[in-house]
Parts: sequence; structure tokens; C-alpha cells
Amino acid sequence: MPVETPTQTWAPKEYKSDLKPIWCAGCGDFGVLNALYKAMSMCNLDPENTVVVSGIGCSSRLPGFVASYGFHGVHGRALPIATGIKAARPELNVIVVGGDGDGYSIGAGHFPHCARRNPDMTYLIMNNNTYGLTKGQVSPTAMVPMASLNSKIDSKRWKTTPYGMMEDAINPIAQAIAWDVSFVARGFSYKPNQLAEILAEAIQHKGFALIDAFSPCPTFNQDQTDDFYKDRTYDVPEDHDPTDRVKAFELSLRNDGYPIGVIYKHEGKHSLLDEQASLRARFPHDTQTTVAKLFEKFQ
Ligand SMILES: Cc1ncc(C[n+]2csc(CCOP(=O)(O)OP(=O)(O)O)c2C)c(N)n1
Ligand code: SF4
Repeated sequence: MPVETPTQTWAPKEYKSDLKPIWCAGCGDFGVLNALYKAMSMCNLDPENTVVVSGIGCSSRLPGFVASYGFHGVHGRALPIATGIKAARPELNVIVVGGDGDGYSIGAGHFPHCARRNPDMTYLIMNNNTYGLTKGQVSPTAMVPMASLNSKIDSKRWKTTPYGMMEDAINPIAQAIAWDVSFVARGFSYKPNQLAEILAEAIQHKGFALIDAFSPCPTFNQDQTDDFYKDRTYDVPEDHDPTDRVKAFELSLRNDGYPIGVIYKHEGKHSLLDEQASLRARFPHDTQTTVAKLFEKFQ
């Protein structure tokens, strides 16, 4: 059923639910949440036609703090749940949120397939380079310094990895471009206004959009702090053309810091839901199929 364009407008504060966030003082997720309220207001999303879906983690508590529909799902399974919602109710605004552990570790297998299906939804990752909820294990983006030959690093800082991490961190931006995610951007919780602009552009993009937002966890990650990212982030250069995939890939692989802004865009990429609609139009009799009729075929 098509949704009517809202005649009402919503201010950022009107997207706040009655539930107060229970994140630790200084958690980057506060900045991300404020940016999301702003972006929802900029896009004038009707809360009644908006669903925020998450997995499990500190960051995945976010749907509870938004006055819209929400689904606090299963660890690593936010994308399939959200894709199901979008497939059943394509007119809804679907925003998926979660942590780097949720999205790039246990849920990583869903990511490339979501890129292939390209549903029109926004995926906001709060990347704190650790598993916050379970008290600071290494995540796929963790950068835990290795101990030097003569000294151990402070084992209280990284309880499960006292000698540092021996695996490389993944680069989610480069990976997303390689999978042709149709909108790829990076934000930083410390710059909520800029993040809100990026999020608004992602929400308006037609297709699957990833925003990886650095969102430090001061409780369990004292290496990748606000200051760490303030010193290493820079705005995407003004002359960068996000529709040039090779240039976007080059930018994502630069080792002189982390670009913040829109890095890659594939406008007009076909989507599973467009394909579904055109199949329905071509084979109208099949849309009369019910689950009961399907079962009958196998009796
Ligand atoms: C199937 C399953 N495996 C493991 C867990 C334990 N668990 C809960 S949250 C989490 C990691 C959360 O890290 P992240 O997604 O980065 O979110 P953060 O808490 O840092 O925001 C883990 C391992 C779980 N709940 N379910
Ligand atoms: S443990 Fe870390 S990620 Fe979780 S609420 Fe506290 S600061 Fe935020």
C-alpha cells in the first residue's frame, strides 16, 4: 500500500522515545543517536512508516531509543530481518543499526548478499573496534597494539588479548566497495552534524547504503578513542567523484588516515525488489499463490 507524503513535519526531538539510553558516559553511540534523530528529521520520516532494526550489542539497543517501529533482533541477523520487512512492506523506511561485531563478524555472511539484493534500506554501523556489550573482546575492526618483545601491553586494557591482536583488522569500506554496496560512507560520532548530513543522504539514496560511523567505546577500548580518530580522520576531498568505483577504492585503501564522507555511490543499481515487482507484473497469476497452495504441490 503506497504511503502518503506526510503533511506534518517532525523535529529531531520528536523521534526520541520515552526510554533513556543506558550507554556509559562518553559512549560514542550518543553522538550517533543524535545524528540519526537529525537525519530522520531532515528526511521528514513519518515515525509510523519507519522501522529501525538491530542485532545484539550495546549499539543494537538503539531502536528502543527511537519513537518509531523497531525490532531488536538476534546477534548478526539484523540484515535478513530488515530485508524481510522491506520485501513484505516496500513502502516503509527501513534503517538497520548495530555494531562492528554484529555486522562484520557473526553477521558478515549476510553483507555481500544484501549488497547483491540491493534493498532500499540504510545500514548504520557503530564501529568501536571492540565488542562492548560482552566487555571488550576483539572485533574484526579491532586494532590492539602488539606487545613489544620485552614488555607486555597492559592486560587490563584488553582482557582477552593481553599480548595484542595477531590478526589484521578488516577494512569495511574497501570491502563494501568490492561488493558493490550501492552507497558507502564513513562518519564519526564526534561530528554529529556531519554524520547527520551523511545519514540523510544515505536514507534518500535508492538502494542499500552502508555508513560505518566511528563510535568510540571509552569503557573497553582506550586505544581507539575520540582523540585517536580526531587525529586520523579527514574530510573526503571535494573533488572526489564517488561514482568512480576505482577512485573510491583507492580512497578507501589510503593509509594516511580515514576519509569521512560519501566514498562510493552506484546510482541506478538494480534491486531485488524492483525485480520482484517486474516479475509480479509479468506473471500475475503466480501472485495468487498462497502458502497453502504451495504445500498442496508437495503432497
Ligand atoms: C549468537 C550469539 N553469539 C554471541 C553472543 C554474545 N554477544 C552479544 S553482543 C556481542 C558483541 C557485540 O559487539 P558489537 O556488535 O561490536 O556491538 P557493541 O556492543 O560494541 O556496540 C556478543 C559476542 C550473542 N548474544 N549471541
Ligand atoms: S561498553 Fe562501550 S559501547 Fe557499550 S555502552 Fe559502554 S562505552 Fe558504549
